[in-house]
Amino acid sequence: MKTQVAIIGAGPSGLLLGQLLSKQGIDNVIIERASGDYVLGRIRAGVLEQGMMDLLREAGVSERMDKEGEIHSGFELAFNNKRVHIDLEALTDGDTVMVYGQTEVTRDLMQARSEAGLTTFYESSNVVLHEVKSQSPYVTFEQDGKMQRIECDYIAGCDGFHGVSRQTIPESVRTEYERVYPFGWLGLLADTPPVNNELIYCKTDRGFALASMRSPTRSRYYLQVPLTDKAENWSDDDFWEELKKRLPDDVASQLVTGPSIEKSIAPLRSFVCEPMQYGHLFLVGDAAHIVPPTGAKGLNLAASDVATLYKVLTRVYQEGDKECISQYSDICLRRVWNGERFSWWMTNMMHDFGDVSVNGADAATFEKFMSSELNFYTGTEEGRRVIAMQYVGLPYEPLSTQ
Ligand code: FAS
Ligand code: PHB
Repeated sequence: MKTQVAIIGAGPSGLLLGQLLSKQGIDNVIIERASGDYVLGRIRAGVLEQGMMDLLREAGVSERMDKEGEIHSGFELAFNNKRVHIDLEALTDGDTVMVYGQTEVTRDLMQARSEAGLTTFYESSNVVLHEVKSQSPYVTFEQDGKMQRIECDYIAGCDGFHGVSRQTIPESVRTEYERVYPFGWLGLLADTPPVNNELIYCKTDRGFALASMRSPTRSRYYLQVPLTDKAENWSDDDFWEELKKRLPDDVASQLVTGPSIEKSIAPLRSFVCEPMQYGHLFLVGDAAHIVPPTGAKGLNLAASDVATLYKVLTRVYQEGDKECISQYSDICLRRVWNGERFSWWMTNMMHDFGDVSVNGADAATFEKFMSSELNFYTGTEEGRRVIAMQYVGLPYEPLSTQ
């Protein structure tokens, strides 16, 4: 089989890239390890930046998002028994975010791909990328017990943190940066009305909590938990009781509880692999970088990678300009590192590091620094603007013209 672009992974990165390339007449095939149902079963991001909303509209898959998604013009930070509203719209001259679950984005993209009759191999195994430094790379994989081979011009590694693409770049070429946090997020999804009409990020001496949502009838909550915790050890009642202790009192009294429809623990890490391109292989999204979800950046950084790669490949095929390939990694990494820093900063400010020393400061001293940081940035309009402009998302960087 031959195609122009082989895409590894049918998560949001791979599906969105495939949809955008197809609209430009660029042939592509997706090879995915899991089943479509398994991909849809993963509950992840919930907040879309303006840039991602625009990209989904450009891809022609935004109808349900525009109908069912909720535009949010602000969110709250709760700490020291006070609630500070971050007025995104006022502080950024009109920018907002969209609350629309990653699961629904993925579902919309899968449906669009299927309707367009584009090829996706699900439940593939032993995926191997070959000759990525040559002009004729190819991918081999097993499908229904038979070996398959796809010849292509380029490979987009959209296969997430545990995928095969990043490992295809020789260790001698890769530089990896990492910070693993000493806690995780226990997430719960329930068909209960959200406790508040905007997201509330809560810092308490019992740990962090986040009140989010998916719709007016479906809520998403998170609790900071030790890395030793297991989701199965948390009953729904335990979760609701702990959440009430971490929400502001006047909010906790409004909490509607109910049976969980999903409960899972996500570890928190900051991670970046440089470079994000090697020969004819491009790393996209979680295959190249991971952020703690405190800044709602993970899915959104994947989207800006997709935007850059789609423009590069469109210029390659439509204008014959291969020079722009060398811009890909640097353009992506400038925005990625902004997202990494913001997510690391929000995680440091909002979480309880217990007795773990951080950056050479003992835990109590670090906590004093972070409490002062939080008071300073929320206590002035300038400080709230710094938070707001990063939360709505910094602008996407265009390709430079030679
Ligand atoms: P993905 O990991 O979504 O997709 C990669 C795909 O590649 C998967 O379908 C996988 O099955 C496939 N794959 C892997 N190896 C393969 C191989 N060898 N061959 C073929 N296919 C292969 N972000 C937020 O903004 N907010 C959140 O609250 C949030 N919560 C998260 C919770 C968890 C548990 C995780 C892991 C991530 C969370 N994220 C969150 C980040 C998340 O949204 C990612 O940014 C987003 O899924 C990135 O999408 P992709 O780059 O497509 O990677
Ligand atoms: C979510 O709703 O899953 C969500 C929202 C904002 C975050 C993280 C997760 O920062």
